[in-house]
Formats: sequence, C-alpha cells, structure tokens
Amino acid sequence: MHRHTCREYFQGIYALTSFEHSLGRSNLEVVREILAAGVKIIQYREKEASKKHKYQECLEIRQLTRRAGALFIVNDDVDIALAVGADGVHVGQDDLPVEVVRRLVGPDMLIGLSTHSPAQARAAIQSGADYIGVGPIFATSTKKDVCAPVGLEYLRYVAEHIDIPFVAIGGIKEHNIAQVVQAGARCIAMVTEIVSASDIPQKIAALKAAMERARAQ
Ligand code: 3NM
Repeated sequence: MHRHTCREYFQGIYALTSFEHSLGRSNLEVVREILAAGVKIIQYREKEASKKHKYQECLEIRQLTRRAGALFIVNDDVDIALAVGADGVHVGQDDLPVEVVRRLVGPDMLIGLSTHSPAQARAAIQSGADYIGVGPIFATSTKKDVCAPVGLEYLRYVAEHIDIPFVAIGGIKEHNIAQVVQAGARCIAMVTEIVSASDIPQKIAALKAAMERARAQ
C-alpha cells in the first residue's frame, strides 16, 4: 500500500489491539474476528509486551491484514513497522518528531500522529503526517498518559479545517458514536468497545449500523 493511495481507507472503523482488555483472548484471535467482520484498518498497540513478542505478533498480523486487504499500522515502534513491512506507523506527541520518523521509514510508509488541539493538528500537517488521531473525544482509561477529553469541539474544528485524513478516538462506544459521526468523523477508532466485546462480530455490525444511521440523519 502506497501512502498516497490510502485515503479511501480512512472511513468506517479503525480497530486497535489491547491484550489486557481482550477477555483472555489473544491479539491474533481478536484481530482475525475483527478482519472477518470487514474492518479495513488495524493498529497494533501494546504498551507492556516485549519487543520480541510484539514483533512476532506483528509478523502474523501483517499476513492476516494483507490477506484481508486491510491497512496495518504499528503504534510507536518504527523498527517493528519496518521489520514486518507494515503500511504505517502511528506516533504520539512525545515520540520522535514526524520529520525524523519519515527519514527512518522512507517515502512510502504512512505516518499517523495523535493530536489533541487545533495547534497540534496544524503542526501535524506542517510536519508531513499522513493522518491524525483526534482525541480523546470522551473520557477513557485505556490510554494512560493522555490529556483530558477534548470533547466534540476539537473534532468539529478538524472536520472543518484540516485537509488530511483524521480518526476520532477516545471513549467512543456504540451509545455515543452517533454524536461523533454528526460532528464530522468518517473514521472512528476504538479499543475497548471492540476488544472487550464478548461477541466481536455482533459488536462491529452494531457499530457500523449506528454509524450509517447517524450519517443518514
Ligand atoms: N489514543 P478506548 S485515546 C489509544 O486521544 C488512544 O490520542 C487516544 O481507547 C488519543 O477506545 C486512546 O478504549 C485510547 O477509549 C482509546
């Protein structure tokens, strides 16, 4: 996947892994279910695991996502993203600057950057990020060091003013996803709402239906 041709992927559900919230299921088992339900973007995000363990899981997920025609993005670890041939790498405000990540990964890999304010969104574009995360929209305990919720207001700003793909994230659930769509999000990222569902296919179908209903309103 070339980073300049991936814009059409940034709609619908963007699913992230989190073993600790997966009810004892492995990341691979969860990712298989998510892909079978038709999700087209997977981000591997594991804060606690060893580099070797993350590498081995990412190798497998690279194969699964390729077979499913889905984008595969690795959180934080530029070296793992390169080693497994991921489509992208996602970094935060306290990671290496996007310009430096670009030098490391070369011209073709997607770079995503988490942002929490209009100034960070504008700076992300300047730095050459291919897409931004916009959040946390609502309160979440899944990301440990994240700032207070930015609410829907920052999302509305991005929808109106920012011209690169963006992904809403943070505390998004089936019961509040309609507000996120109505504030202008076309692509919505979730961790716990998906990986903590006992029936993942049923949850993804319900989330997609809620997004479609909200768009039709
Ligand atoms: N990034 P959940 S919030 C990984 O605001 C992440 O940048 C955020 O988890 C940001 O869907 C977040 O379980 C955690 O609330 C999202």
